[in-house]
Amino acid sequence: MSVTFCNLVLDHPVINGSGTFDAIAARRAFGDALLERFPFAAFVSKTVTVATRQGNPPERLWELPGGLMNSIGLPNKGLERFLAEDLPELAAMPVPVIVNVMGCSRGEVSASVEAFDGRPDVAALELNVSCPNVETGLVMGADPWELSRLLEAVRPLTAKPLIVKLTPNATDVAEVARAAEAAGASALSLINTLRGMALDPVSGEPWLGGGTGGVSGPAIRAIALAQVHSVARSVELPIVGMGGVQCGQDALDLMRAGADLVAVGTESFRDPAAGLRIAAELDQLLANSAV
Ligand code: RRO
Repeated sequence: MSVTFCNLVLDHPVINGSGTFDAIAARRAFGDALLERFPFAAFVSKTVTVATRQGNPPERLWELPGGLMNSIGLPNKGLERFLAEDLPELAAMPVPVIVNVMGCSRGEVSASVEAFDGRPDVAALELNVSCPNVETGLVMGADPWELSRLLEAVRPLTAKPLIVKLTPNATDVAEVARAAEAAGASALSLINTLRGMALDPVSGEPWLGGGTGGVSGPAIRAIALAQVHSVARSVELPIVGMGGVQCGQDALDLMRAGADLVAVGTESFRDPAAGLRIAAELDQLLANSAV
């Protein structure tokens, strides 16, 4: 099931969604067994910002009948410590490393892209564009103009593949996708989580510390399918499809809608080996459908 994606040769088409699998913690928990049976064909890091961030106050999670809602708020150790402490550990994984970066200004994203450009152990960068630009107030990935300006700033800074992770919280995701393609994106990934809210049943106040949260899991699978289908018909770029994938059939559906790779997110919290299982199920389904 080997696939080539942005010049990366991968063993199979299943990777992880950013922030849904902590490979460093998994290595501590499972030891070398993790390296022998790594669940994904490439590893996408959690989001890195230039400055250290504590993340949102609790509560950070709310379980839904068909998924999960999170308001994590990008806690991370910041660019310098990620480069010094985490990247060497991630580089020891048996698959290519894709680093997910986010910034709230073009300058901040540029600083991260420049810093990772010099690191041969980084195979590609994924730009998380769900953050509002502090200068304009517009969510970079929800506005075609904003996204074009961002890509025009960062594209010249690296020859590495730039995967733009689109937000589903946009008026027309296909229009944003076309803007990303025109401004030099190498690939697109979608969907990120959909904005939602839960109320504390006693106080009636928002349950999540961040007020609203991102809905993921099977509840959003049909939305992911529709958005991947729409984007795939609007651009020529390779696509990483994700949203509620729990089994090989879900992965196959996203590929039939136009995805080249499929990412697993929420399902990995239930089953850390889900990536390998889904890849094997997908392999079986593709073999059957080829007959
Ligand atoms: O950290 C988060 O709360 C978070 C991020 Br950066 C994201 O891109 N998507 C999400 O559901 N949560």
